[in-house]
Amino acid sequence: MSDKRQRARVQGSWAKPLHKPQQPTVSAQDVQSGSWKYGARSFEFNQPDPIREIPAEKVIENAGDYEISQGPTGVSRLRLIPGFLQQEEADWMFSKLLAELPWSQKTNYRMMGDAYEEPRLTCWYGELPYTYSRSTMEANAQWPPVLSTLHLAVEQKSGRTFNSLLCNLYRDGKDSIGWHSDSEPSLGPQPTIASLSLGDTRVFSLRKQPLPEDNGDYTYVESIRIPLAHGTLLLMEGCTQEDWQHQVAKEYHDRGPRINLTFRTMSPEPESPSWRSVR
Ligand SMILES: O=C(O)CCC(=O)C(=O)O
Repeated sequence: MSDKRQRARVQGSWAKPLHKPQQPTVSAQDVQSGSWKYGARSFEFNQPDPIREIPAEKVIENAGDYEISQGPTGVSRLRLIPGFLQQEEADWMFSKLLAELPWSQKTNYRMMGDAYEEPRLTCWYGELPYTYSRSTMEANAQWPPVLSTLHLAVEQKSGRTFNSLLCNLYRDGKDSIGWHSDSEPSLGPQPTIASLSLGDTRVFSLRKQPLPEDNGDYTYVESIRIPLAHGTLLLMEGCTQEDWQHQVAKEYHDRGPRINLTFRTMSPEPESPSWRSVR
């Protein structure tokens, strides 16, 4: 097509020729250096960020010892013991604990001070009060015989000693606990937490703490899911509380009640108050 035909007719005469863009002159050297000039403007080629894959969630279901990460602070370990309690024994313990423990609803406080009801019922045994989410639970000093029996059995199996116990009751799938780690100063460095589950199965999830350069973005972190069934004991050891977070998320299909007992060792804190991390 001729240049003339390309041009529009303007009031009986031909419009001025279209302005032809100036071709940038880019030498091989410019391309190599990653920058060149085009008229008065200069361009720079920046390497795009590499595409990052979201790691697939791992599932742990079988009995065993699992080293889930090395570093940055040390080794994080899980030990899963399904069938720690036999079915009949677990059934009996579950009914007794459901009926006899002094379950109550805890009121927690967000950073800005607004209150919310924790979506589960709890009670606390030990010698010291326990503070998390800016609210304190007073300790029940007298352990009922059923809890003393389980306490001893868990200590024997784990080879660890525990002086405190947080009891959690998830009444149905809507009860939950959000992402957090059990890393209050009163639990000391690298605490071992022994978690015994009774009742309906719920998914216990873990996610790795992001790298400092990810500024709190959990998009690309490793994650693990562990379905915790009736009578299962889970031990969290080493740097698990420092390098990972855990949660029991809400489930939107039928879930019956579940009791979770988390045995811990608490010591008096030099300074107060201690706020439970993240929650
Ligand atoms: O219910 C569970 O399995 C976990 C409970 C828990 O993470 C907690 O109370 O700190």
